[in-house]
Amino acid sequence: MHAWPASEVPALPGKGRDLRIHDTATGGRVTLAPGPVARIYVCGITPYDATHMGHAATYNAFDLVQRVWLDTKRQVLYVQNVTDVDDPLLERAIRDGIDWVGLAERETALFREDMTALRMLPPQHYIGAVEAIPGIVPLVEQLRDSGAAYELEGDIYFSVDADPHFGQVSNYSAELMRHLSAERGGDPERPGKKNPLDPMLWMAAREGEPSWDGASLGAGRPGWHIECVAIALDHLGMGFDVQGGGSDLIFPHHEMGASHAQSLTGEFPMAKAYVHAGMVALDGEKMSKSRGNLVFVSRLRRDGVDPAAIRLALLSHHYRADWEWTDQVLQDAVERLDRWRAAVSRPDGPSADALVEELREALSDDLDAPAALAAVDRWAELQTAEGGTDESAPGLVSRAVDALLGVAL
Ligand code: 5CA
Ligand code: ZN
Repeated sequence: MHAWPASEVPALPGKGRDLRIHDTATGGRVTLAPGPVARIYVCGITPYDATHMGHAATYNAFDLVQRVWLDTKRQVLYVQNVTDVDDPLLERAIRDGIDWVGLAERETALFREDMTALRMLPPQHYIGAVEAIPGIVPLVEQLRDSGAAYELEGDIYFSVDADPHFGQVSNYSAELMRHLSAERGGDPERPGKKNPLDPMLWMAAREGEPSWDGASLGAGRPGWHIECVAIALDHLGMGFDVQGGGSDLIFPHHEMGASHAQSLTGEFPMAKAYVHAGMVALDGEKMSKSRGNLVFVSRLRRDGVDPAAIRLALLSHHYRADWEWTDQVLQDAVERLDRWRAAVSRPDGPSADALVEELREALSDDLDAPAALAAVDRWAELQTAEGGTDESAPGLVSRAVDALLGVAL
């Protein structure tokens, strides 16, 4: 699949700092020291509805990861998937009486537009589940042939007990795992499974549903977790720097993905850091396509909201926090954007050299975007109150805010 166009990232004077980030698997901070090319996999959308503020907040977090790395003069190899065949997508297409392929294409196109408007850096490899199927089939065959997977009425299940590290990404209790498995696409109640938590790797063709040639697996379609593992291993290999997503992907998705990869390669963990963004809520409930309590990026854009203000609204919360989207959050961001734009539109101002270092320090410290915004606020206040004589300062602030926060002033 094609991704979306990249907005340019201005180079800043000096050099950024290595990223220290919270890793779900170890429960602590890790300092990432990638080689010249940092590698990141971020789970993409299931394209059955438009991009909402929760998605945007999560993609914003991983955009910041890349901006910190780029500022250290590294290159970034970024991979993202599109879950363009899965139960919720097929169910929505049936509900609306439309073709599932058309639905996925339409919503993926809208996602690209939203990401472009928000100045999110595009992945180098943007891969759909459907196009990944030829790479998924041999992995499932390998898991089955090595005894890490088994057949149940034509479907192939992964055996979580085959992985000695199972549980070490989420560190959740067995009880919580079972509860979340039922809630998030698993089938713990199905009779005949070796372990109720075992996830499907390959689902045999069902009447009226799309299916693909699965070689020795028979016709069918891939499970969700193996999709991301196949794409990540194909384009990044084992031991990449960050696997990212919202906190609702910790279990089962990222736990199972790490287990699949462990059973395939003998290595653990697949990613050096498992990084998860908090959940954005609306009216007290997690914003979700299935609940329908949504604020869409595209809707705000159509209403004339500046995408830079949307981005500032996202940045005003720490990525790990759960937070609530309100009109006030957006209003505050619109006002902040106005203040910043007024401040950088003057021909000179107070020196911004220290501000650049403050931004670097804040973002390299577990992506502390609210601290970064506060630092820019202070410079803008000083500019308004006292001004300054540094003619390079307004331009440097604009470039730093663009490069490190993705906001065009
Ligand atoms: N296609 C899978 C990942 S392989 C999937 O979870 N798709 S999704 O469309 O449901 O979600 C896309 C990303 O947005 C995921 O990282 C998910 O964790 C995140 N996300 C979904 N809802 C919210 C929310 N309310 N707040 C924050 N992030 C969210
Ligand atoms: Zn994924």
